[in-house]
Amino acid sequence: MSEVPIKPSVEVKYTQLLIDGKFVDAASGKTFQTLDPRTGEVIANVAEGDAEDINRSVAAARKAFDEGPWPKMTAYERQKILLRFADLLEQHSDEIAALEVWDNGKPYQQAATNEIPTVIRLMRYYAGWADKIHGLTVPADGPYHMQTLHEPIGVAGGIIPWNFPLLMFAWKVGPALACGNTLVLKPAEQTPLTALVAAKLLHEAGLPPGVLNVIPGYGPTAGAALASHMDVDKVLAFTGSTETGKIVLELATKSNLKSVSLELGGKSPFIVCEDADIDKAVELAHFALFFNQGQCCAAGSRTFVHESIYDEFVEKAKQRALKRSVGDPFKEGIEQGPQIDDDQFNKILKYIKSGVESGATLESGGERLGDKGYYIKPTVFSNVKDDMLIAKDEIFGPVQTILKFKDLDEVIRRANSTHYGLAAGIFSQNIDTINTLTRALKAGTVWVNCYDVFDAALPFGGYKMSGHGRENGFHGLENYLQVKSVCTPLVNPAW
Ligand code: TXE
Repeated sequence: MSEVPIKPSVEVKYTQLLIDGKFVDAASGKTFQTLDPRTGEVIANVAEGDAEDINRSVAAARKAFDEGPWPKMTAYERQKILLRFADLLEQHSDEIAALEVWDNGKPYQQAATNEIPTVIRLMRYYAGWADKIHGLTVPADGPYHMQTLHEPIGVAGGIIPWNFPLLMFAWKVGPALACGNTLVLKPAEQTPLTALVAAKLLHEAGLPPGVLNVIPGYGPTAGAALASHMDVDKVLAFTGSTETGKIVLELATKSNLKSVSLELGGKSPFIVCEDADIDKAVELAHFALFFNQGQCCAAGSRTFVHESIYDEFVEKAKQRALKRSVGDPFKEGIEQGPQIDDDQFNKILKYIKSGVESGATLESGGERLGDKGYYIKPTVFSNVKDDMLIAKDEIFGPVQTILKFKDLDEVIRRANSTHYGLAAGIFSQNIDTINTLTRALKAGTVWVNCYDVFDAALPFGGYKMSGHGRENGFHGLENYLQVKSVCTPLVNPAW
């Protein structure tokens, strides 16, 4: 962009690793740069954790679990700390939103009015669970008292991506801490800043040292060390690409068979049926794809439109994309900021080129915007065929691909014909159509006449190669709990 970037109203305060309640340098002394996606310029140099730092932080988390007060505290005390943390997040939400935008490039409005409030809500939701986790008294066949105890697993690991940095922090930290676990978290190398601030606030809220450790660093070094650590107990929660998810699962299996929850990529269908109100469908399909610069695992990245309304839909989708306001994410009214980094920017431009080469019709966009930073013009392709790369791969950018379908059986078959299964969207007024599609689509979430509606209480996760397990809701707790069965004779023979 040719305009001078707006100066963020926040300072970077924390750039070190957080281990055992203290900010420290990496054992190697190394640092890496975190960049402003608006310009590619350096925001800060951040301590670069690697295997040695993962060892130090897992040891701190181990000690805090085995000897420290955390799992031994009453659930009510843990709950109060998590609630105080949510209050502190609320008090600091403007500066946290600004930091998130600076490091990530998402529109300020989106961070301030949607994401940070969602993080706060999520922390309160899981704080609410802390004192409601309990087992059962089980009716026994014989003269026994049988019960189950739900216990924290121990030291958990978390590896998170850059597209929703603080939200992904909350998805791991909220349920893990509510259940009484301790945690080592590795933020994405592109966006380490808000996790450090949030972790600092958690300590101000009363979190004992060692319970949450944050190690910024790269995937193949710090991330791999965490996934393969022998003293990370049985759970590693990973959000990222399907390719890296496979590596993480393998590392976990080859080390101590720790269980892994995976939230991976997607190529989610958004199906616009023939009875749809076209203007509303265009708007929702636009949002489903372009939200967060198209950098959403759940993005509605295959827009299937019934043939009877296809041409009108394409024309209106193009006009909507041309109207999308792209620019400095700190500027009011901006809908789309820059992509996260050079790698993602180039990957998206490559996919656009492949779309053109494979014969899809480029309706709008198709190139970078300006000559600085990672801005891409909102791009719409029509006449997209299922076997084109742009219809098969996760582009993770502002590129809408619009496909034509004739009938429901056909669109069900084509929508499901992918290795992914994270989400799906349906736009229709016909209840029979809606019922048929919601049951037939192989996806962890189906949004009907809405999209990207998340709730702290609603589980989220993937079918097929989009993941293992669920996050959010009470299913999110299951990742972080062991169930112990206890059996005692009613008349004790030892008496
Ligand atoms: O992802 P990675 P990248 C998809 C999206 C995107 C592509 C690549 O299609 O274009 O992935 O993005 C850590 N051992 N998604 O390269 O590699 C890494 O440091 C352990 C979808 O950013 O999956 C970061 O913390 N950890 C996704 C995290 O994994 C490793 C969100 C994610 O990085 C590692 C992001 C290793 N060997 C990208 N290598 C979603 N589901 O929302 C990397 N990491």
